[in-house]
Amino acid sequence: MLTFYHSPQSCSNGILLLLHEVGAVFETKIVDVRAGDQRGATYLGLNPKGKVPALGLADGSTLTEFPAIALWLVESHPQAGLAPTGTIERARVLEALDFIVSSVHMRGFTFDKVPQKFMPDADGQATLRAHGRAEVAKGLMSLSAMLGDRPYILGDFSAADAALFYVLDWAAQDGGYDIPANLQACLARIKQRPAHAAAAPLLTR
Ligand SMILES: N[C@@H](CCC(=O)N[C@@H](CS)C(=O)NCC(=O)O)C(=O)O
Repeated sequence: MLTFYHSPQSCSNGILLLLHEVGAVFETKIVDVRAGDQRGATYLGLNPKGKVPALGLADGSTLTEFPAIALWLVESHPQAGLAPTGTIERARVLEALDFIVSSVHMRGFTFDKVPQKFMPDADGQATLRAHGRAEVAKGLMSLSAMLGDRPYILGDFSAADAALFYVLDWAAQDGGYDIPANLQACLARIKQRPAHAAAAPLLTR
């Protein structure tokens, strides 16, 4: 049995969606990052990086980092049909996952949402927030170009769409971003999937 460490409304929403997409058997433990649970001794013992998502594996070890968890989930559940079929297909999934998580999330939303983690003063925080928002806006344009007129970011639904899901959901909830129509349609498509309905109770707090 897998143990999923999750904070509703955080980036771990994408892994929750994927756990349901692949039909994984798992239990969920809530680590409320707004309450600071990720800095508690118990959780740091499991994941010293103090971040969600994390996945406790059957051998007692813990897997961290969104792209690694996402790729492991699809490859360890081949019956779901989401595992990349070849070397270039695997590289494309990683390429999209890394862009969404490392650029759009970490260099965009993180600076927009929690600039106080990086800058002590109000002016510095405002500058960083503006930088983060510009990075998200730029990222949305890149993602829109990647998506084109395909239903999902790489054509068929893939692990990369689990990451696309949470950043698009954050952008939509923010209300201040100009989300291109094809990305809006993609988000709506993801929300129509049975896995989204299964994940719904734990997507929001
Ligand atoms: N590089 C990590 C980023 C994870 C991350 O930033 N998680 C946030 C929630 S969206 C978190 O746990 N924040 C708590 C904190 O930084 O204290 C990954 O890919 O999983």
